[in-house]
Amino acid sequence: MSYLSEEIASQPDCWRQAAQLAARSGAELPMPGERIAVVGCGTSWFMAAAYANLRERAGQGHSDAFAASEFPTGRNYDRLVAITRSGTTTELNRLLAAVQGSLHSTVLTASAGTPVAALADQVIELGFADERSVVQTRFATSALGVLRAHLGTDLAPLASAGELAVHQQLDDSWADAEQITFLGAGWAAEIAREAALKLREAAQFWTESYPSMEYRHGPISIAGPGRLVWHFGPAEPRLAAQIRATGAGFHDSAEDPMVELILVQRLAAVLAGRRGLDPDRPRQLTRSVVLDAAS
Ligand code: F1P
Repeated sequence: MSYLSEEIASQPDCWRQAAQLAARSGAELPMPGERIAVVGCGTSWFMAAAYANLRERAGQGHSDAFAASEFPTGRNYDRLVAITRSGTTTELNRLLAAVQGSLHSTVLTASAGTPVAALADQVIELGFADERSVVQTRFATSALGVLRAHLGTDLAPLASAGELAVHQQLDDSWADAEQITFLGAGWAAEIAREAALKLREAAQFWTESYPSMEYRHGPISIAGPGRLVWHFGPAEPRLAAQIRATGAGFHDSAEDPMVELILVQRLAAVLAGRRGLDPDRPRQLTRSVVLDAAS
């Protein structure tokens, strides 16, 4: 069994630990009314964006999200929240170094014994969710889980639903699809981006991802027989009908998108296996991107 598969299956347990960590660390996380920016790279960026979307919609205050390399200088924030499994990602650590002393920063990381710890004002360590696979699954959802729990979401039912998602039979048609496009609205659009990245990273599989209502604005031209459109959350009925009319397979679900993501992670492991790939050591990827000084 790959580390990836073991780590996918351990997410419900990790989410329970995330809920406990959120309860212990509440005072260190953004308070209602704070104006915040949330940053990360790759998977961590998508988790940052999902949290920012959820926080602002929950009425807790202005919440922007950026890829760490695209952080706009010159805007006023009360706090920078950074998400990084490794604690060694160059773009993120450069940003934290640049704002040190002028912008309060809080980092969520799997390892506090890494350079990021010295760069951030506060460190929230999720050691229980660290991973051996290069491809991230449980750290990402656990970091989002801590932040969701801090926003008031009860993670216990999500962990129970996650147990079912770990064991439920995957539809054969999913792995047979030639191409998959993931859609979602609001924070689910960020989970859709993460789902698409997972299949690219682990299985070199062709995926795309869009906010639901953007799909008609061009990307629907990719849909057709033999391809699949996967919608996180229930799709608007006319959109669903229009997608079905293309001949593409269509899947949507009322399940919480973070729980539903487990099915896509498992699909990534299945597709990697079918293609003879090692999902723990994907081509051209490393645990983190560490750039030299000239980059
Ligand atoms: C961020 C990241 C991963 C990606 C790859 C390279 O890492 O971009 O999302 O899958 O492994 O690193 P981190 O900053 O969360 O450690």
